[in-house]
Amino acid sequence: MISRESIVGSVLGLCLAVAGSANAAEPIRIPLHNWTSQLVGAEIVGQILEAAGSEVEYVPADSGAVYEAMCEGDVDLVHEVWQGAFGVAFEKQVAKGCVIDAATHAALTREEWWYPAYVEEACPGLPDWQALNKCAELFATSETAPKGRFLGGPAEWLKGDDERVKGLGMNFAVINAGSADALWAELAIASEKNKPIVLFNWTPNFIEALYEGKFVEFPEYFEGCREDASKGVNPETTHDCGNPKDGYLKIGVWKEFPKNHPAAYKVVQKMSFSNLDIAVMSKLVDVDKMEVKDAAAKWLKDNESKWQAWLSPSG
Ligand code: TMO
Repeated sequence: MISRESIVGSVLGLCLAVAGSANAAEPIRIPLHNWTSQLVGAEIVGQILEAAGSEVEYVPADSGAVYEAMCEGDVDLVHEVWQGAFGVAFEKQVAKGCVIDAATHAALTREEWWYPAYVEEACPGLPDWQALNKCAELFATSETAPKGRFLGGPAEWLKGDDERVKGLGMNFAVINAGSADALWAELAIASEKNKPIVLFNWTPNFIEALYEGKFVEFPEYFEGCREDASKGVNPETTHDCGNPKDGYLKIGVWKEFPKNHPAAYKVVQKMSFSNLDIAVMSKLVDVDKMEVKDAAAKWLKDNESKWQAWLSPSG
């Protein structure tokens, strides 16, 4: 009996033989990560590239390790490179020459410790980080007492929170949530009871449409803060600063992408999501409870003139 795999294998082999060195026949591999705007945006970017004539394949991938994977050619395109989370990992591969900084979205981003507005009553002096530190015990749980509990995102978001707590000498313990949904679930419960909470959040995101709150103000971010211990308020440690406030959101591609997918590369270089685009992508799923595919279809329908311009040779 001929197995299905062997038929698929020989058909694939035939296709590859016919295509010869025309790598354009190979699908563009886009990773899927664990926050909502990225998942919706991956579908949107994929459909736009399909409209431009490419094939697309989605690969679930660790968002922290994806830059190394892209350097090795296992992933083609990361369309949501957040400076606060992934700037260091991304720029390292760009410096090596195996990843290209292909485009910068219009969106300006911030990723930071954040609290709902009612916390200010119990902790005067916020949003200053030193005021937060004085109130650390307010945020303590049995797991962290007497230290305050900071609820961080999944470890793969590479936030460097432990390093920051150490660098700034903070009286906090970092507890990493297992998922974005776990962050939002804890925020909902705490808000209902007016219970102090400080957790990782970012903008653009759907949270700002549902909750009042503020980012904690840490010592200003500066170039080298996360790489060079000698810089910053603590000369012994890295991460003695906040995250960038008007952080970039970029698109990175594998170095072979322009050669393998020249038409798609032209489109990618014109792509630009705004703050509203990113916020809407998350809201359609997290608030309106749409499926990712339906949310992507809605965004594409509502923004047709925008992305059609990215496809046009003159646009
Ligand atoms: C990368 N993220 C938006 C979750 O901070």
